[in-house]
Amino acid sequence: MRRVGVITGVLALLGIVGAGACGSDEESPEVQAPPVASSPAAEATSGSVLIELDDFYIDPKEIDGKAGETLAVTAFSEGQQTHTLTIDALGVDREFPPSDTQEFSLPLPKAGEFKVYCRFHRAQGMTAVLKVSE
Ligand SMILES: [Cu+2]
Repeated sequence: MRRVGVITGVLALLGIVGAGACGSDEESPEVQAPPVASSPAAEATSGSVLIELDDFYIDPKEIDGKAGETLAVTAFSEGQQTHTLTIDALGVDREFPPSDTQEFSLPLPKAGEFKVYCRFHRAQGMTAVLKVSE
């Protein structure tokens, strides 16, 4: 009686092992696109702003920043005219043909209010103000 018991036990054990070996139900992992890594800021940009140049306005009219920051600026031109994004106090003067988009870093070394405008259409209202707080 004892023996049978042992044998049964061994068989049972083998059965379990066998089942374990055969029944590898590992699902092939689905191929997933790696998550889009949000690129770590290569430089110390602390804010970003989107600026639209159009016939004939600059949007937004007010751009905010903090002294010591570097703004990541994306500026794009709509409309039919060539426009500029000009900030004399910060040495910015970029020309945008129609449909042009430019990305650039804008360091804000000092606090103050700086005029932003288009050299060609300042009189038509293409102005904005960059407010840099302490
Ligand atoms: Cu313009």
